[in-house]
Amino acid sequence: MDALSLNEKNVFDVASIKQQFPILQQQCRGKPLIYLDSGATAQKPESVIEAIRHYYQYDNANVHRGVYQLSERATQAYEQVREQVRAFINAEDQHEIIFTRGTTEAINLVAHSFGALQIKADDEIVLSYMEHHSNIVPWQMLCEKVGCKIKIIPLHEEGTLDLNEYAKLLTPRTKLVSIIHVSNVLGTVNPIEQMIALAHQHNIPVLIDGAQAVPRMPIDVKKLDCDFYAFSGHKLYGPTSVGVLYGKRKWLEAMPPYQGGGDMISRVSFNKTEYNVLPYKFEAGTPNIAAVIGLGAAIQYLESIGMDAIQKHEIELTHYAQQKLSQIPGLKIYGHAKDKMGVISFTLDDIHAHDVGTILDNEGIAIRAGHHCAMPLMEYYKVAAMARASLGIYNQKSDIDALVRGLLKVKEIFGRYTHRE
Ligand code: C6P
Repeated sequence: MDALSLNEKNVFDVASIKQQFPILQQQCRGKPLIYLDSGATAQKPESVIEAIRHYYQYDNANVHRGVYQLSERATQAYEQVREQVRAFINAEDQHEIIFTRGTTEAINLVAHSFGALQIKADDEIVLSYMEHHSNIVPWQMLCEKVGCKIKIIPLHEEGTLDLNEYAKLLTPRTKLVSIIHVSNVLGTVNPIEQMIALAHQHNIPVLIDGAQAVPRMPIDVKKLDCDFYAFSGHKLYGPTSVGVLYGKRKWLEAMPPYQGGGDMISRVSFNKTEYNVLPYKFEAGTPNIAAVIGLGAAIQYLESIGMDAIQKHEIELTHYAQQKLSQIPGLKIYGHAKDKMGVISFTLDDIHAHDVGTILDNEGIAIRAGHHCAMPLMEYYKVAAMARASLGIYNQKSDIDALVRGLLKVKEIFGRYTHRE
């Protein structure tokens, strides 16, 4: 299969993957760095860093504008990544791939543009209780503007969506369902294929926030049949400030532009402006060309490992982490879905998550602590904050073992240490 990641025994070779990430070779606080915050942003392999450097050193020019060789090369490299992304998520054609600054901008684009096309006063948008703020606030802003309403799919305590209640929320007033694929707090993998099919029975389009899913599993937008799918480059081992909105062509053709400026027009006069064709209609101004090229390198890197192998690795490591962490007395894990991957959020006794994070940092272990941009979820579980370990392709069982040792140390420092049986 893929020489890079699987050794001759067909074992996912984390050690050789980790070697490809220069940043992971350093020490932090005098200890080898253990990075468990890939859900916030993933680290970048050498090939991504090199692709960006190469672009600036040899090809830098604006895209779609110049008549000279550098601009041709930059345009070709930029558009080639669009094709790479298309193939990566199995979209029908390249015109359905819009480059954005990230998941957040992709969702804002849909809220603004699809909102202007389809959503009026008293219409309803269905979200879930486990959404990231990026998939809540743009819809609230739309509600303020046009007077539509948000309906929320409730949760089961284990961190799964209540699908019976979901079915009841779909009415003739529903104009869009917008849901997270993999929760950045609970790790729950939502049954989106089933949820999309149900929404489509009512002719309701569906947007999927794939920020945490795309780095962890193969995505096939044709098979999912979603109307929109949003994700970020920086969680996909690529650069920040680039992301993707996939949209079915029939929607993107009908939707008005999101922003006005260069590249999104075919003709401008003071009397009337004609907009450019897809996908350029939604890419106003000079894009982040280097980041798009870096994203292409990231996709190439992940494909050389194989998304199936990555998915298997992440699921196995998540199970291992879940099992090890749950043995720590006083540690409560949030999210017990059968289908769970990539992130484990928890509280430890009555110790604030920030204290947990700070003490772990002293051990060279990087985790995230806080509300994880999912305040409604914190409210649901009645906690101010959680600590979260999130996994990447370079993590292994020994990282989890180090986390467990670090957490026992946190308990000791706070005088909460209890010997395990
Ligand atoms: N979650 C986390 O630590 P941007 O910032 O646009 O790249 O991604 C926003 C976003 C949207 N949806 C989900 C499910 C996400 O996880 C994120 C980013 C990070 O969980 C930073 S808050």
